Amino acid sequence: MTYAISDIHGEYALFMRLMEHIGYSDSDRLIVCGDFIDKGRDTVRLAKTLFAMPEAYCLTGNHEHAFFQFYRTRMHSAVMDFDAILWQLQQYFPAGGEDLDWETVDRLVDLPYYMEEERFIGVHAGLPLTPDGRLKPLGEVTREEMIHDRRFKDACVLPRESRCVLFGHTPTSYVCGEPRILIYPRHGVVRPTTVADCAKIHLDTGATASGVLGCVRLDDLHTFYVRK
Ligand SMILES: [Mn+2]
Repeated sequence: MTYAISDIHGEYALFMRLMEHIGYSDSDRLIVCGDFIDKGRDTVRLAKTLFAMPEAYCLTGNHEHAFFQFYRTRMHSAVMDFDAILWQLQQYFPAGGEDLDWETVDRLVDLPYYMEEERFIGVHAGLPLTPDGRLKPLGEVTREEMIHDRRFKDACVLPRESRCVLFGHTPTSYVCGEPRILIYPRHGVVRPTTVADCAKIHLDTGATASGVLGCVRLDDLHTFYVRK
């Protein structure tokens, strides 16, 4: 089975409960649409856990991108003292959690900005549309558009495309008033049953503020939630 999730934001305990709730196993796949770091206190532990899951595909969100920019300025500093640089990078995250190591840093700064498969595209914030309502070709979309787009969440934005866009970035409560995953069927589909029937799926349940973390199973569009 393939699951999609977004904006876990360091909520390690909540994430582990969700994985237990869905009975996630190493033969399953998890698409993580960015922003798993910052806000919650257990960012590093969560990142290490995700990176150790054999079939978890983590994408860059604006928060991982901000860390990448911080990392780049440190690496371009005049003195290449790697112990001092690692210490500075560790200060980026709140004290009290697990310590950042170089292996985790290397993974964090080298995440893709999108993933695409036959049935879906994963991206953090969204993708711009062409005037005729199709997705702009991925090769022409900037990284900034992929991680910062706030228009894509609007209910009226429904790309005319054969693939579903999985995204997060803005809590769904800003759209529908409550923290639940929003599934948008494509034009002409009344009862969507798999990801292939959908134009887009908005995944961000705003876990840190709402206390609710959810994910969707792309095979049958079943949604799962845990709350603090
Ligand atoms: Mn974001």
